[in-house]
Amino acid sequence: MDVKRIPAKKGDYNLQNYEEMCETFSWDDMKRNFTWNETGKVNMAHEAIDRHAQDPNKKNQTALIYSAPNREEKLTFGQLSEQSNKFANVLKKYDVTKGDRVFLFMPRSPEFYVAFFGILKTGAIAGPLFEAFMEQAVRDRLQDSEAKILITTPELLERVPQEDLPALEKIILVGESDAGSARYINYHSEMQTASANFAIEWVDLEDGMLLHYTSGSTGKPKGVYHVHNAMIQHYATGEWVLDLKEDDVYWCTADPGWVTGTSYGIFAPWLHGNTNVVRGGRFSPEDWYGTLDTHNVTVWYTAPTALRMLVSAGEAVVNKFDLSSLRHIMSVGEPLNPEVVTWGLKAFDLRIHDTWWMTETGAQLIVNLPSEEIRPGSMGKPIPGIKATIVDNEGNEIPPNQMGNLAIKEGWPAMMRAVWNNPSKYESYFVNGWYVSGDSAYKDEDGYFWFQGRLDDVINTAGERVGPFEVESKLLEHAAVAEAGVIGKPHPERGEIIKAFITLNDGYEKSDELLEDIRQFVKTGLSAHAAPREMEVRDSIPKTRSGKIMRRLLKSWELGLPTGDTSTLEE
Ligand code: 6R9
Repeated sequence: MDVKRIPAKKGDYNLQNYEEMCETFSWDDMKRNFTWNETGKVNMAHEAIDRHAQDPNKKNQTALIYSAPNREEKLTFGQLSEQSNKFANVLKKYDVTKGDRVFLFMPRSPEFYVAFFGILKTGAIAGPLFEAFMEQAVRDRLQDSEAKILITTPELLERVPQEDLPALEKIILVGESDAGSARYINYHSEMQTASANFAIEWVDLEDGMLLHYTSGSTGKPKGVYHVHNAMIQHYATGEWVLDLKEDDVYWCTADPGWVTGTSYGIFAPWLHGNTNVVRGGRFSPEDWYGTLDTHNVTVWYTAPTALRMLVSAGEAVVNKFDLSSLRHIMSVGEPLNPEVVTWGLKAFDLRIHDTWWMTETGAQLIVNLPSEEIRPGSMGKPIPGIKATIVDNEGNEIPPNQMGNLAIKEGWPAMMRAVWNNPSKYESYFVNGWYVSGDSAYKDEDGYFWFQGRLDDVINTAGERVGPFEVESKLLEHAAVAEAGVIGKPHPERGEIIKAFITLNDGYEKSDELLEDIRQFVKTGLSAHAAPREMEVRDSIPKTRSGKIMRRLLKSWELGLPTGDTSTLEE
């Protein structure tokens, strides 16, 4: 096979001796970077924020550059430490203790980051929710986690089905509101009177830190549970993969409602004491190039859909900006097309480094390192300390160049430790000592991994993971819909779009208005990114004899592919 190769530029990278490190590195070596290595007691908020605030040379360094169309604000490590202390005191006042779940449902803002670290300082488990979630998505997550406190804004409050959430004791509102309820607390007035001193809750490495809900092909979203120990890998990958140096200005474009926005939008850069840019508002090419230019971003972590949109915006736009400070670019979340890598060489004079990992893995596992050759289209090679392979259905390793299930030897530092309330789901990820990802891939003779697709029905639209079951369930709640089957349909810019096949109940006639009404119903009930972009009314939806929707068959029909084994089809 003819594979293009882009050699590494010579440079002073943090990780130079990849091959040697793969032989010699052990995760225990990385622990020596942390002071808790002696005590065993730890808190991510201390390592990421307070430690720098206590260092006279770093205290006044800008930790957060927040920039949005209507607001610009900077916080130093000292300020972030003090304000998160205050917020921890607010939570303590309302009886938050170690292990409680405290959720955040709000747009990116300085208050989000203050509250996030305040939560961790109390030893509670933080649960960030994507701001675009609508009522059903919010309900599922807050019910399953039995969140005790929710931090949200008055604007988002109407999407919180309070009557269905008996465990929810208080709602902290960020922003002015005249809504009255014994449950409501005002963020700003509480912060004004709260003490700036807080005795941080020291926890064990294996104590809970974070719950990220994510989608599978069946059932409701699952709460992926992460512990403080993950910091070892966030730190390591911040050093090797993000290649962070003292003076770097770093920007990760992901929202903290998704795992990239916490592991790499919060933990990795701040564990390294870097200045971290957060951009609010919506994507536009001018806005994003402008952010890189204005803040002199040096290290940038983004996603293929955004990059593809920048490609289509054309050269005239990129040429308007001075991007000369940029020295390192990475991508994650979906397959990175080789053409985009080629475009990156031209537009930025830089390689774009693809990285692979998942909500469940907590941190990067397979990556392109700045010091290693890139083979466009490949996700790269495992980081030191990680053993990755391709397995068959029984969990046996298979030879190079054969497609199978991408698997990781279990036991890396940032690995999820549980699926909330769902031990059997957690167990199901592990076969024969391997964590089995559900991504199909192959490994070439030189150890580069090549992504091929999902082995289940999980949809990846613009880098966001959507479970077809959730969308189908929402569709079925619409009065007109009798049956629904939902698939991901390949799309040049967004990777996949959501296509729904439905049958109508008696008394309903197919019309553009009806279909638009159904689409809006999903959009306003679940979330915009989960709303089907295409819909097709059919006479029936193919099902197995046991009543399972055959999404694979719908997909084959849609793409004009052979339908394969249909022996379980109902009729
Ligand atoms: C971090 C994150 C995980 C799924 C994963 C895979 C897809 C992620 C990828 C990639 C091709 C890459 N994915 N990185 N596919 N190339 N470099 O995205 O987590 O939201 O849980 O999604 O995304 O299918 O299994 P998450």
